[in-house]
Amino acid sequence: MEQLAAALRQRVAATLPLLRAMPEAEVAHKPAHDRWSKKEIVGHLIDSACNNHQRFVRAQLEGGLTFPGYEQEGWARCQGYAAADWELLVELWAAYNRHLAEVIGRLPDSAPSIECRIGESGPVSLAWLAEDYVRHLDHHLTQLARSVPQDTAPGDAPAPAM
Ligand code: NI
Repeated sequence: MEQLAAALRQRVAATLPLLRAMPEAEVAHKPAHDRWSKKEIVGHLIDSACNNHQRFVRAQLEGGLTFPGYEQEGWARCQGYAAADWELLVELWAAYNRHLAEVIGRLPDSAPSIECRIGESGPVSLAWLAEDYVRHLDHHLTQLARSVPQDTAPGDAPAPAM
C-alpha cells in the first residue's frame, strides 16, 4: 500500500501546477450541456476522495464494510461545482489527496482480505478499493489534461458561469 500512497503523492505533485495554471475560461467551459466542465470534474474528484476516505477508515475499523454509493451528478449539482471557485477546488483536491496518501499508506496488511460492498456492487477487498480509487483518479486526470477544443459542436454554446 505504501507504493500506492507514493503513486498518489506523485499524481498530486505532477498535476497541481497544471491545474493552478488553467484560466477561468478553460475550467468553466462545458463541452456540452450534459458534460462536465473541468471545475465539475475536480469537484467530482473531491467527492470521490471524501467518499473513499469514509470507506478506507470504516472498513478497517469494522473489519468489513457495507456502504452506500453516491449519486455523482446529484453531488456535483448540490454543491454548485460548475460555479465554484477554481482555486478553492484545486487546493482542496490537492490537500485531500495528500491526506488520503497518508491514509492509504497506513492501511493494514489485512486490506486484501477485508470485504467491502459499495452500493449494489458485489464484494471487493479494501485493497482493491484503494487501487480503484487511484485508477478512477487517473481516468479523470487524463480528461483534465486535455485542452478545450477550439471549435464548438452544434448546440455547444459558449460556457456560462453556471
Ligand atoms: Ni468518475
